[in-house]
Amino acid sequence: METKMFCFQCQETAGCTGCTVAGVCGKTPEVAGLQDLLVYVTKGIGVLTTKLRAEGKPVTAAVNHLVTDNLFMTITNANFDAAAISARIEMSLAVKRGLLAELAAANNETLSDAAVWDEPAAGFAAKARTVGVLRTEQEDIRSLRELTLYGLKGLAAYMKHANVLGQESEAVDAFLQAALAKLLDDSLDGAALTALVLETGKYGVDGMALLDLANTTAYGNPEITSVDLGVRNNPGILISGHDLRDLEMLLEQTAGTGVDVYTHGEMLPAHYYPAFKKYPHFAGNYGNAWWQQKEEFEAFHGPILMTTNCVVPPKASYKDRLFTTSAVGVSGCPHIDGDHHHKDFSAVIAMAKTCEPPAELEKGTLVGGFAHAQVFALADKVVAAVKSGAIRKFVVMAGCDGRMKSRNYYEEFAALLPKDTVILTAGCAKYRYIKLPLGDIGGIPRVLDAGQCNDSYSLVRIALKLKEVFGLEDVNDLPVVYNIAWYEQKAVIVLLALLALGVKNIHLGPTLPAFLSPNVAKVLVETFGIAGITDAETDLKALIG
Ligand code: FSO
Ligand code: SF4
Repeated sequence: METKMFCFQCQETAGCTGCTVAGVCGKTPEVAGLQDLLVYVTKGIGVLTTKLRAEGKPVTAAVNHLVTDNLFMTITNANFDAAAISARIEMSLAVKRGLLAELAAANNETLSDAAVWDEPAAGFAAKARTVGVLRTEQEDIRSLRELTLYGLKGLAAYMKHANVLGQESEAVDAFLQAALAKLLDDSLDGAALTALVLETGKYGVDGMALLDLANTTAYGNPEITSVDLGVRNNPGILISGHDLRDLEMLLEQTAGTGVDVYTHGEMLPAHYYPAFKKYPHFAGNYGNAWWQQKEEFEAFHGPILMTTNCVVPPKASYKDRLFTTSAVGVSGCPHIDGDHHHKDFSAVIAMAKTCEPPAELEKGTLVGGFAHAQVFALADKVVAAVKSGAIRKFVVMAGCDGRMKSRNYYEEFAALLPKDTVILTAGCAKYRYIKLPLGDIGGIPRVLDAGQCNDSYSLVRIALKLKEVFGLEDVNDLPVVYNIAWYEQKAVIVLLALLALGVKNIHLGPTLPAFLSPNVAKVLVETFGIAGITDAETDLKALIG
């Protein structure tokens, strides 16, 4: 039976098998088809740029950025705007024509359909039906291809964030595009694709390191910070997503206007950077993780700027206050164009001035800012606590949050952890426990928040530093256990990066990805000791003893 759509890229996929009628996220079959087609055309660009590089010809930054932006647009909860995705396909086809022209003289061999396919918008829907996930029939090959693709989507998101802050890596872009091309290559068997998965993880480490360099070069090293959770009396703008450059431009343009700026969701860690502390109108954090946005955006009263995922199709009560930018799109919501040099937020600021101040959701503060440099600064204290037995174990609980009830597990697990354990976190998963009164160990908070999911790299740096300090051969000999929550494709690249670094026995929940076929899951379990979760008490015994 032909399905209306097929997508199984995120943890909330319908029935833990695949969304076939409409996305649980709100994606329509039309948008799903267009995203499939955009990925297909982008793979075609990968074929062409890989050939160009093989001929010693350069690939421009504009083309590299087009590839990462295209993939970013297809990440879960980024873009629900069919017109914007269609426009993107048109733009990509034009780029493909240019690349084909560059190659033509030297290259007469047959290129894959994705590289040469070109059709006007009228033909998009028909083509989209032929290029989706299910076009790969053999389930293990499909699983490995999609696992790689989702890792590449996450990597593309991290590259985009690094690029807007002026950091580029030809090696990562070249790999990303070559890997996209390989996903069309029917001669690659399971072993070759498994190698590609692992190589994706290796480049994932490089991409995350580049982003860390970009963030810390632009904004300084995150430092211990107390973030206000309450509200002030001025009208406000709420900024969400992960793009720090968008935040910087917004803070500059709102200075002196009487409008405050609040963070939501994954933008919370922006408060930890020294560069943003100079803005007195950078008020605090409002609300929780992405999936609570419908209620929280309604209560905020002022305009909301979504810089990346996760956006949820909005309620009518605030739809006219929701602005999108970059890869984000929601049909009917205003989109702010521009690039990392300049975006004009005057419409957002003008609207804010006409709005009531936000309704108070909570009072108090939370403390974060434990990225690698800050933790290294505390190294003596941390090492002494481990040596004395005051800290028995570190529990890495990074990752994503989501709406499923089963995620209450993470709150329960955190609350049950013995008092001589410390949680290391990054990503929006933290909202499940960062406001719990978990206390501290000799002044070291029991939840150390390194930042966004992007900053999971910091946790790796911390683990490697501990390995060095304790003179261990293997990172798996550390008193560190991993209980990671995943939701979308950025978590996939974080997972592949951890595997590339040799981290074993990661627990992944609340469910294992639907895109892992039984055979691929078996390889991950046997090679890396990956396991699911059960219930908080059982897992506590298994992980902590
Ligand atoms: Fe969360 Fe969404 Fe950061 Fe994800 S806001 S769920 S892994 O997109 O990106 O942690
Ligand atoms: Fe379903 Fe997730 Fe795909 Fe949305 S992104 S259609 S919820 S699998």
